[in-house]
Amino acid sequence: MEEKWTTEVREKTEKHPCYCDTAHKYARMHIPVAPKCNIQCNYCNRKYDCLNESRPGVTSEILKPEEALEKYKMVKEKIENLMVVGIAGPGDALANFQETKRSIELIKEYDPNVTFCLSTNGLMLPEYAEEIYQLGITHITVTINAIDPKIAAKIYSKICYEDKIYTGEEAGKLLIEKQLIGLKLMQEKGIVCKVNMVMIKGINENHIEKVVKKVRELGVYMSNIMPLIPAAGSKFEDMKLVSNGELNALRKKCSIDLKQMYHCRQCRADAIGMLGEDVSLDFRKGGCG
Ligand code: CLF
Ligand code: SF4
Repeated sequence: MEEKWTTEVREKTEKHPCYCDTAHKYARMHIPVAPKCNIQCNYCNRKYDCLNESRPGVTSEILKPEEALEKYKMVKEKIENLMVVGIAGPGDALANFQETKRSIELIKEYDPNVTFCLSTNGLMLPEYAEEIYQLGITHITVTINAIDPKIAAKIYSKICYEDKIYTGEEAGKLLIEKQLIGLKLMQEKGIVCKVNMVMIKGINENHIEKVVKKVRELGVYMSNIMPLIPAAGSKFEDMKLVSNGELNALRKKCSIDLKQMYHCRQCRADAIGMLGEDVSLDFRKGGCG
């Protein structure tokens, strides 16, 4: 990794199962403390709960910060190789900033060595950049599906920003602006960024390469192109899906510009364990979905 990251951040990246493809022996734990969202993606249906990282996933419970700490203590006792605590929904980590912040403060006080990771749509990233840095969050994922407002208008049906609702290209423009400023600020603060992109047939499949080139300019560490998994009841419910061949061909093409993630599991907002070997059911209060 380049010099813009401190030795500590580089070491954390090497032990982060999402950022490093040889770190699969380490576990991550998502704490589902962020129920609200400030935008509406057409592939997401919050009635079913959805995951910030573009899988319309589920969580069996929403935790308060104090409950997240208790769960962390319990999980840490059982999973020795637990390295990362992530907040990935079921809404947006930054649309629930007070809960996100408090959870991190509590867990950090209990275990100062943990790596904190957030996933967000990026709308509030510029506003919270300094606090994110002060909290000691070292890894941020921003989901950016387009950098062209016309394309973004087909993916997001509305955005709520400072008590105003934006739609269409105006919404797309605002979101893209915030996402790109946010990435620049993260870069300046030495926070490692990953950009997730949902590959949507007929909408952004030919545009993603451009997004990758743009975020590379902003110092992003890697990108993660994921296939659309439309939530039942969402606007994109009947959208044609991309094949594995199409997905991997695009990842390969983009790998010329930026490191690509090939091992994403499109996890739930309450996932716990090593990637692909979740043990969260053992820890859930009642388990569902
Ligand atoms: Fe969670 Fe996301 Fe952090 Fe990883 S997941 S907040 S960066 S700790 Fe990882 Fe899961 Fe893929 Fe996300 S496999 S969906 S990329
Ligand atoms: Fe759903 Fe995440 Fe999109 Fe919000 S940002 S609408 S939680 S997929």
